Amino acid sequence: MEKKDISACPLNCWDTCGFTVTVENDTVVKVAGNKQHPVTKGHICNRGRMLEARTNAPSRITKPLKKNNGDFVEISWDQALDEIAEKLLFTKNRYGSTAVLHSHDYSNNGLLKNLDHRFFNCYGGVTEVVGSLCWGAGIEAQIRDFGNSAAHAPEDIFNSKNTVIWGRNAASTNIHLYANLIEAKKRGIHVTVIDPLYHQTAKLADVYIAVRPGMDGLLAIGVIKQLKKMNLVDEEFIRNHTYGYNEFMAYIDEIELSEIVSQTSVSEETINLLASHYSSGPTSTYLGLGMQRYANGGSMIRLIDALVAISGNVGIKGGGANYGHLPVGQSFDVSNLTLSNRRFQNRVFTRMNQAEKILSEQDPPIKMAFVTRGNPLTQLPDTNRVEEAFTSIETLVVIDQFMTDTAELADYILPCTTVFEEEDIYYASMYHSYVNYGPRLVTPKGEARADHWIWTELANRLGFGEDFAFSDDEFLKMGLQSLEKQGITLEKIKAEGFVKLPIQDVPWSDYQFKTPSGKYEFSSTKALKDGESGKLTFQYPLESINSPKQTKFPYHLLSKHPSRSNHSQNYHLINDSKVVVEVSEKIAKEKCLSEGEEVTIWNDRGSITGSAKIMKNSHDDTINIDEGRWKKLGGSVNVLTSSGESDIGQGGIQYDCLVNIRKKQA
Ligand SMILES: Nc1nc2c(c(=O)[nH]1)N[C@H]1C(S)=C(S)[C@@H](COP(=O)(O)OP(=O)(O)OC[C@H]3O[C@@H](n4cnc5c(=O)[nH]c(N)nc54)[C@H](O)[C@@H]3O)O[C@H]1N2
Ligand SMILES: Nc1nc2c(c(=O)[nH]1)N[C@H]1C(S)=C(S)[C@@H](COP(=O)(O)OP(=O)(O)OC[C@H]3O[C@@H](n4cnc5c(=O)[nH]c(N)nc54)[C@H](O)[C@@H]3O)O[C@H]1N2
Ligand code: SF4
Ligand SMILES: [Mo]
Repeated sequence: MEKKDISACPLNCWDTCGFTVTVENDTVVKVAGNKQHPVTKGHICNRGRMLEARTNAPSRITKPLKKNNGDFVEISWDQALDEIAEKLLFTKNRYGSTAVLHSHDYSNNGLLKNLDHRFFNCYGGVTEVVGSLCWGAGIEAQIRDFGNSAAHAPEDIFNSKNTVIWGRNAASTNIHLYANLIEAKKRGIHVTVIDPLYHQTAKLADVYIAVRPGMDGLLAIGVIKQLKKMNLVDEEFIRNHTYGYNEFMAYIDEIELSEIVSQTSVSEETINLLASHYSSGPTSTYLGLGMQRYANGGSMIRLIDALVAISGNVGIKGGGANYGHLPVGQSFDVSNLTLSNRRFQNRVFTRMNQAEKILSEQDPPIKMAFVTRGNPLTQLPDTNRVEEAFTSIETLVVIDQFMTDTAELADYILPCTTVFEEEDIYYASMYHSYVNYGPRLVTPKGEARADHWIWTELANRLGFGEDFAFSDDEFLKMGLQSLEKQGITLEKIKAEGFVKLPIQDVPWSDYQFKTPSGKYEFSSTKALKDGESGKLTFQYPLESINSPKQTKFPYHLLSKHPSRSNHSQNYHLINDSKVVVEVSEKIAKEKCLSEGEEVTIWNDRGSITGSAKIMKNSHDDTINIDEGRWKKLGGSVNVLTSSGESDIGQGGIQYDCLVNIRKKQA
């Protein structure tokens, strides 16, 4: 018997779609969009639809596995959990609990997924990873400027006269923004795209600007200079609601426009055009995340924020510097789930430097590691070093659904359920303000178990089972404590399937900024309190046209998100094992490369081989290899990327990367 139910996409994505899922004989047969969902409106992407394949795939791991003399053998849950619990006890007694590393990312947006932290805190506190591979620099930038990172409601774009898509590949990563852009164009809203890559989103633009990677901050300064020259700054907003403006303007006065033109590869005429769009608003700006994965990533976002503010586009309908949407996550009481007060000790590695730390830290050394909700062997920068580090760990436990690069290295693999086999509520602090419900729709495949079942079982064996003696509903209610007081109860979310959180549709419309001064801050007093200058200046990326590396490695390597996969989660299911190296027309000419030809890209961290694809209109010195590919499917672009950290916010700098390219040697 066929049955249709609502569900939700759990993937780490801007859109957080509502689903309608068809189930037949206890099997998911189809995933479609829920037409009732006010933002996602029945329209979903292939990554969402492929959650059916992820659930039913024959290659899924459905039994606990243990490595024996290099090969995996199936074992029972009891054996796996008993042995892992014993090793946890032994490690804690012998070396202290911080000899255990919990390495995780955010591949599933479920509220209950936070219970891994509860487990490690109740165990006594382990070595945790902090910082972000994803958006860290930009988030800290917006916290410094506004006091928080908050986006306008998706439909507010239709109040804009102009919109600027600044480094966000919406056609592929944020499909409902892309759908809105198509509609916006029909309504006569002017669309500008600023991106080194001429991708599908760029093709939609009225004006496309191929900026040099890592130079957007300078471009923003150029536009601000022209606004000032033409007397088009919003004097009233600046006078009443900002802090540090004069100092910032004195700083940018020193920078010559000719210098900006040569460094950004953007003409004076185009800079003036941007100035005219920003001053004839409302103009909305949608910032992407790729753009801040640079050593100067924080200053990039801060300077674009400054442009939005100076041109009078903050706090108004149809305006905004839309980046993250933290008020969503801030609505939940996640700390009720994680119990950080139970932690006796802890140590932190940043996500980027965890490989180095695993290899070097001796007090105590990392003896045991758990990987949850992540695939560090593919997704972390400088993958060769990451492989060395994770190989060196005595006991590696990986909780996953598939035999990823990371799982291959594990001593134990614990198979977890997919979204349709477990109950949770899902939200993302990225684009819209809805929380969605996903019920358990089918019986888990084989012996797969929900992550928090695994934590509960381990907790029982380690003597703190009472901290996990709660039902799913009880845990969910802990996370919803504050929202329940405002009438957004678990019952309501379950009954309605999706509920809008009480979050402003136009942030900062009251001009009550959450910064220490209560104003929009060009000069950050939060940073000053933290012992930094907080001044807003342009910084260069680490690896760019001015860096010494440039002579050996003259090209910028970007590694944008793949359109057909959510990071590393789909390549193996779409049988894609061909590395595609997108090169600009200029590079193809310089190196005499033809379409489809085998090429090798290399730098001092590693090399990768793939087939060349020539990109029209993109920035002249730019190469792109999409991220997320497993080693056995051609290799991760991260063998080339740097494990450095952004200027602020402990962010990754994967796009701050110079390489060279040659024809593959026969
Ligand atoms: N299909 C798909 N969608 C996804 C994901 C996925 O893996 N696949 N992942 C999700 C996640 S976790 C995230 S964080 C988001 C990210 O969403 P996006 O921010 O849209 O995606 P990215 O690929 O990180 O980078 C976006 C763009 O930044 C551009 N860029 C790089 N450097 C610069 C620069 O210096 N200046 C400018 N102006 N642009 C630059 C790249 O060319 C790219 O087009 O996407 C989410 N959606
Ligand atoms: N070069 C380069 N590197 C990048 C980026 C880039 O743009 N360029 N983008 C970065 C960004 S924005 C991000 S967000 C990260 C993402 O990095 P990750 O989050 O590590 O990447 P994913 O491939 O999404 O997934 C991780 C694993 O989680 C597993 N998984 C899925 N659901 C569950 C679950 O419910 N429980 C458990 N235990 N496991 C589950 C999946 O099977 C998958 O193997 O990558 C970063 N790395
Ligand atoms: S991956 Fe993103 S766009 Fe695709 S279905 Fe999921 S939430 Fe929607
Ligand atoms: Mo991300």
